[in-house]
Formats: sequence, structure tokens, C-alpha cells
Amino acid sequence: LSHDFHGGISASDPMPCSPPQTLSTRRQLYERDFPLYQRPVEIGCFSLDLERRFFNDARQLRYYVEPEHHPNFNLRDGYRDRYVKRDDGVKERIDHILRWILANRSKLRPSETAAASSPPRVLGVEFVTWRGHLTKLLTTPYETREGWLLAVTRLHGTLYMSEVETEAARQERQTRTARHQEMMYWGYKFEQYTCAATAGGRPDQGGVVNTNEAFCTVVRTQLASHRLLFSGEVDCRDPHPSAPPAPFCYLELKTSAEICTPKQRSNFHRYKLLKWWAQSFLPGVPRIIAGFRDDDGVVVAVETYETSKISQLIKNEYNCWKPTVCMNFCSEFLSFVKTVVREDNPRVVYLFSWEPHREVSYSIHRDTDYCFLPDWYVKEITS
Ligand code: 0WD
Ligand code: CA
Repeated sequence: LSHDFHGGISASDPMPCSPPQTLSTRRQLYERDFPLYQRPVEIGCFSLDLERRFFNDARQLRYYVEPEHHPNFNLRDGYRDRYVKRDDGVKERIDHILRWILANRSKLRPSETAAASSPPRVLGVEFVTWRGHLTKLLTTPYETREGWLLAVTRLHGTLYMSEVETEAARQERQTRTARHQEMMYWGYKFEQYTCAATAGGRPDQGGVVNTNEAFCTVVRTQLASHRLLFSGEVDCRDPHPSAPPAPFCYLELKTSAEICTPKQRSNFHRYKLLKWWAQSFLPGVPRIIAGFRDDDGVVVAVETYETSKISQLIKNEYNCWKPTVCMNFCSEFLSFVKTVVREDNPRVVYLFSWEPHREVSYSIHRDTDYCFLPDWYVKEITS
């Protein structure tokens, strides 16, 4: 590392050295043994209904229905007349996770001994965030196009992390072509073709696709020395009664352009499988079902990828991504955050920012629009 950074400083040190100002994202720095990553444990789940209302239960969980050998899925069907799109201008930040925490506080209280030995942490975890934010961290050493902004606030010893949309991402979102907007629908339509509302039920191919609806798992795990609580949206589960318990019964659904050339195959391995692997590895989702579609949105093949075998699959690619680099970088980033974010104050945000070919840096913001812990949460968790 360019700076002497070992993550040994804690917020409670009486005379801490000044923390490092930046963190390198160079791959070579993270090529070492795979860090500890504890088997993720599902500690709860929640659902968002068709009006995006929160429920502390699994009512939105869907069940996988295996497609026929030659399915006839037209992903364009219903785009004009049976599509209710979530308003992506509404920033929910980590509010749903906070709602889940308040509804499940009793499960989260640290043991008396743990509370006595270290600064009192209300939750018994050090980080609270979305799985999607961690996915971005995992893929950072290999990302060459899109930067990110992560807001972090320390409250009662727990570090809350919530993404902030970059200016480039906002531009991209507001200037999408009609074609791109339609293609964003295709993934949700594939879910509708392959999921049922009940175990043993049939998909409702003629129904409305409403992207407000979601089922999210909440998992607890540990990366190196970091105790994490995160939530991720889950597409469906294995309907079989003998399927393993959550999160190992969950399935991730994806669509991707059909692969016709060696170049396309290589790009798929190098870029797309990295993102797919990182996203599903984090919560312990064991299988990814991919629908390959042509340019007209017709699914031409359906393949299953086992998350644990993806890194083997890509080993023949020249200079390809490595899971250990992803996990070690994420772990070092979390150590960096722990040393930097010292003030325990819901009105202070440490904004970590990264652009491709740069180092991670941060700035500090007091009483600004970056604040993301709502008053209802701070009040309730403090009482
Ligand atoms: O507003 C934001 N910037 C974010 C909102 C950033 C990250 C997440 N979220 C919300 C989403 O609305 C969703 O309810 O969090 C939930 C999902 O969290 P996650 O599981 O941590 O996110 P991620 O792993 O990035 O995405 C999982 C799925 C996606 O599946 P695919 O197969 O496309 O990766 O969640 C959906 C999507 O189906 N999803 C979203 N849906 C609507 N708006 C969004 C979004 N911004 N992000 C992910
Ligand atoms: Ca998906």
C-alpha cells in the first residue's frame, strides 16, 4: 500500500495517529490469501408491496418455475400496457433496512458481555448497508467506467453506509434512450416468466410487471474482522420442500445478450460474470439462472451458473478478475472507513468517493443534505 495502512487504529484510541487520507484500488495490492468470509446467516427478511410499502415478512417471496426446454419468452411483451415502473427519482437510501432494524431490535441486541467489553453498540454489528453497495466495493479494483460515492455515518458505534448518486449516474439515468429504457424492463419480464407467487403455482405471464415490489433478505456475516449486516433483493427461491434453508435456497435471475462470438464470450466472462458472482456470493445465493436473449428480446437459451464455480469458469481468460482481490479490497476499505469515521454523530457524513484510475478519498460534511439517518430512526434507536 502507498501509505502505511494496517487498520489498527480504532475510534476509541486516546491519542490516535492521523488516519490515512486515501486508499489505493490497485489490484496487485490485494492479491493474497482469501480473507475470512463467514457463511452468511439470514436473520430476517422484508417485503415491499406494489406501492413500495414496507412489511416485516416474506409476502413478496416468489417461487422458481423451471422453463421448458425451448421456452417461448418474449421479453418485450407488456412493456407498453402492463408495466408499472418504480420512480427511481425517489431516493430511499437505507430507510427500508432501518425500518427492518427497528422492527427487529430484540434480535439484534448484543450480549451483555459484548456490550460491556467494547463501546456500546446498539446492534452488535459494525456495518449496516445494502448488498448492492458491497457489490460495488468488491468490483472496484476491476471497474474502469463508473465511480461511486458512499456516505457513512457513525451512530452508537455502528457504521451506516448509503450510496449517493454520482453526477454521471444521474446524467445517465435522465438521458436513457427509449431502447435502453425498454431493455431495463426485460429483466423484470424474465422474472415474471419464471416465478410464481406460491410453491407449485404457475407464472402469471399476462399480469402486470410492477417494479415497486421486492423481497429482501437480511443477512449477518463477517468479512475479516468486520461484522456486517446487509440486505439484498432476492428474486425467488427453490420451491422444493427439501431445498436448503435460506439464504441457500435463493436463486438470482439474470438476462444477458446471447453469446455469438469468442469476443462476446470473453467480455461476458470478464465483466458480467464478475458482477454476477460478487452480487450472489455476498448473501450466499448459490445459483444464478441466466436467460440469454436476442436483440428482439426473445429468450434463446436458459443456463444455470453455480456461484461457487464461476471463478473456475473464468480462469482461462487472460488477466482475469480474482475473487480474492475483490474480497481483500472490500475488507481494506471497511478498515479504512473504521479509522476515518470517528465522530459518532447522526448529523455528520463522511463521503467516500472513487473514480476509475484514482484512489479512494473522502470529505466530511456536517448538517448537509448528505445526512441520511432519518430523525425517526435516530430517536427510536437512541431510546
Ligand atoms: O436508490 C438507489 N440508488 C438504490 C436502491 C441502490 C441500491 C439498492 N436500492 C434498492 C432497490 O430499489 C431495491 O429495493 O435496494 C433494493 C435492492 O438492493 P440490493 O439487492 O442491495 O441491490 P442490487 O444487488 O444492486 O440489486 C438487486 C436487484 C436488481 O437485480 P439485478 O438482477 O438487476 O441485479 O434489485 C433491483 C434489481 O432487480 N434493483 C433496483 N430496482 C429498482 N431501482 C434498483 C433500483 N435502483 N437497484 C437494484
Ligand atoms: Ca435479478
